[in-house]
Amino acid sequence: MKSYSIALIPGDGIGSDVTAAAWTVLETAAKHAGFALAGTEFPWSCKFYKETGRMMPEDGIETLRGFDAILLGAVGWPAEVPDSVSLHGLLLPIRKAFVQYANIRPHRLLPGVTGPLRAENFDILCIRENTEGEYSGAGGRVHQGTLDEVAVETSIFTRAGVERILRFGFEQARTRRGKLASVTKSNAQKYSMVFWDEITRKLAAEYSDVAVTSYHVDALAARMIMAPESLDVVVASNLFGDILTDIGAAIQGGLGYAASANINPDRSAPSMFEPVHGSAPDIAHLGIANPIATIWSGAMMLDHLGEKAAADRVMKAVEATTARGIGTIPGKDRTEAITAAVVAALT
Ligand code: GGG
Repeated sequence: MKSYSIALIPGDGIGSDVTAAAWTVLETAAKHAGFALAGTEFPWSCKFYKETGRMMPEDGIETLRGFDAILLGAVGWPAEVPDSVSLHGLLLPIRKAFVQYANIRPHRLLPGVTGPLRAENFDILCIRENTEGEYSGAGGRVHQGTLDEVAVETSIFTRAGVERILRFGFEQARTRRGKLASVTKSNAQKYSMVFWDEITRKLAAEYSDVAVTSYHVDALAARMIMAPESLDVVVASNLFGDILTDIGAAIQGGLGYAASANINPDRSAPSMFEPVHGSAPDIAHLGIANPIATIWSGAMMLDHLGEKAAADRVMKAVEATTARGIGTIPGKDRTEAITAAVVAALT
């Protein structure tokens, strides 16, 4: 029987609640489809940091490299570890080391889920550049703690990095409704974002079958709320993509439904799948976290592994569950009940 090795990193807070739920669903789906998932769990988290001084061991990246994929829950426990430490110690190094340059985030309403907008028929695929830009980590502080203190943080945009993410967006648009929104703020940021716009125009000539529009990020943010049906594929830099996809999560009913995939398109290293949401310390281990975003991310993982039929089946089961009103009202259904309903819908 075909078997895929999956590294499981539940992380912090509700990360372990939702990862366990998603894993139950994914294992069931695999069984039905006739393949196996072999999970290996890693305790890398803020708790691990408190115990060892690191978010993951020194050889963590090399340990993960041998897996077919990574399923991650959530990272962050700000009461004990600054978010800047936990993010730069686990999530960002994995995205960068494994060249997971495309962070894909689908935004649409699941049946039975009510969003805050009148619009119901939107289907947006946000693609966030995931390895450079504003998250490059290039910078420093001098004269710390004095009145002369200076903090510098440089965004890095490379031709290779911008071209590959835009190309990925164009390719995705080709498989969907043929529309691409390229997002910058090139009136204000006259070097990096003008550069991004130029590369968009250059590629547009190559992809003449895709209708491309360049937007400023503020206008695109408004459009996601005022006219989300007008959008198909959206490509944005690391930080802009992060912010826009929280709007995407909001219009699809909340972070409990926002899935994501950190993809290495060349398959030279494992890709990583995670819900968009964080660790939600206020509801950690109360059994009320919505696992749907993680289950959906897991379906994206199955699809990436080449198990499209199983991925589709998981999504159909999720949709059948929400269509019955299960998992559609925050706090109403327990994590276990939502998971059981999805598992039941799989059979
Ligand atoms: N589910 C992963 C997680 O914990 N995300 C929270 C977060 O703050 N991520 C940072 C980012 O994606 O920019």
